[in-house]
Amino acid sequence: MAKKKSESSVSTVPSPASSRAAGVAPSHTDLLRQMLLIRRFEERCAEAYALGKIGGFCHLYIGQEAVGVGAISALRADDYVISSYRDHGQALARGIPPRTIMAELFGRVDGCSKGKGGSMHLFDRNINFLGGHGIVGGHIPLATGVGFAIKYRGGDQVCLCFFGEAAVNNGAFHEALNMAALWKLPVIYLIENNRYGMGTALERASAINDIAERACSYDMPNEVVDGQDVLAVRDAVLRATQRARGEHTPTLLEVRTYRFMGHSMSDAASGTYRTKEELEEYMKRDPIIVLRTTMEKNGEWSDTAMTALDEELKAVAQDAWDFADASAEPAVEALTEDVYVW
Ligand SMILES: Cc1ncc(C[n+]2csc(CCOP(=O)(O)OP(=O)(O)O)c2C)c(N)n1
Ligand SMILES: [Mg+2]
Repeated sequence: MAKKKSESSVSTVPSPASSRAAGVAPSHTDLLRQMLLIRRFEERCAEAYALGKIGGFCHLYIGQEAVGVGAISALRADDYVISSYRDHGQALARGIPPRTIMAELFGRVDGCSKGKGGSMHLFDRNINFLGGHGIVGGHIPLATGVGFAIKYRGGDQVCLCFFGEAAVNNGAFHEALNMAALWKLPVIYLIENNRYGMGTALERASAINDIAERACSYDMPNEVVDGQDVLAVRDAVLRATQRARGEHTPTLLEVRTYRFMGHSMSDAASGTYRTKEELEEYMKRDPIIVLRTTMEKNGEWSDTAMTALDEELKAVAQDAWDFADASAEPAVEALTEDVYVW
């Protein structure tokens, strides 16, 4: 128990950012659509990787969709999002078009990082999506810096920072959270606790298992959240945004989730570090099934409509693939463009 609980494209996919700008709360169908888009998009990523169309590292988000979708749905269009290497789902939820993401994964010029960043470096500064970072925990101080910039300029935006549970054992995590609490910066630090850092279980790497308790060192509001329930994630992040905008108070959220795939494409199966039974048990709480159950109770579910939605999103993923495949590779001269020289 944590000490201090919170006070308390085919452009058939509508941009989440545009509906937020209009102040419209997403419907359950909107949230389902975004989670299903991520699922169908990433299934094609796995296929493209196996065919050699995607090179380098590739970490899938399948199983964790409710975290990115629920959290980002609580933000305004002018807020900031920053993430780790497991960033496809969050980039889609924030509104980077599927075509642009797939082209980046294929290493093509139409990608959001001009084909030179790849899977771990999705960026779009027009919608304040600040990456995509490959170094575990390396972006947590950057989020604190964004929070400082917001406060310094007198803004009321927030910075939402996603990272895995293994990153809390990194020194940068402690320095960044201490400074954010001391200076009262509007940052939401969101731990995606999927129980494993590569093949190492949380219990083998952390001295405490309820990692939200780490916030107590900084007297920071914190919450443990069911990461398979998109509505619970959205509500927790909404509460955190209120604290951040009003009092410039940071929050640490421990969002408990599970990845259904391997750590990356080099460990695509369930792995030797967890049992098949464990995986099957967690898969019973697939975030898409959890939301479907709520929608069925509310009379919002129709098999026909959902089959049509699924077909539509499979077509969006196929369109993204075709677009990426047709896009050119960067020219050799592009190697030295957009590179900082010290
Ligand atoms: C500083 C640093 N150390 C080690 C690695 C290698 N590495 C890549 S992912 C990873 C596991 C991180 O696990 P977690 O933070 O729980 O995130 P998840 O992959 O589960 O989303 C490690 C150790 C790295 N990228 N950066
Ligand atoms: Mg993890």
